[in-house]
Amino acid sequence: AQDCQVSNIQVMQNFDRSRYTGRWYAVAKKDPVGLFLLDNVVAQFSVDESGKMTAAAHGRVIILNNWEMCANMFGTFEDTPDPAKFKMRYWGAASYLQTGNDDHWVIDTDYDNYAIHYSCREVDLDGTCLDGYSFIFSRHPTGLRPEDQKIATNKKKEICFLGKYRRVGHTGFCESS
Ligand code: AZE
Repeated sequence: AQDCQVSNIQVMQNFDRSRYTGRWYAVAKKDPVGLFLLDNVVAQFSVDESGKMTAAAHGRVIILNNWEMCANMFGTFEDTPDPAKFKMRYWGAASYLQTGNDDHWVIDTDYDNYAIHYSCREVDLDGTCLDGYSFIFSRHPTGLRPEDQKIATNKKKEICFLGKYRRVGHTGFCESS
């Protein structure tokens, strides 16, 4: 069931955004082309009074002339007909950080322990993903439980990113801000 067609990627069934709220620690990531969050990535999802999903995230970045900093980012999510597929508009607290409008798909989650996120920025002519990124999130800063690691490996395979992830360290770099 893996032809690597972006349009065939299975996402979370009956995604419940309210159960998804709260803090998620990135434990692994697959990078896109260009500048990206390096490590210490933590995301906080919320649902506002109108039911819209929003998020704040931070992570260590190196910008301009090797300037290392903590990027404080915000995102708002536009709903689509699929409850697990969103369009995420994002921006930084500082103007020199990145802005964008990316797909934001929840591939799988149990809400209490793990979540697999996927975003394809550019679909190739053959329908596969040419440029994309993905986060494996955990509710626990210490990482995924062994039983969830198995699920994550299977999902990485399904989204055709297996072998392209690096672990995301948490050193406390962004904890003061
Ligand atoms: C995500 C979780 C939900 C909120 C946001 C996320 C993505 C943020 C980026 C930030 C990039 C910043 C850079 C700065 C120089 C998916 C982690 C906003 C992609 C590269």
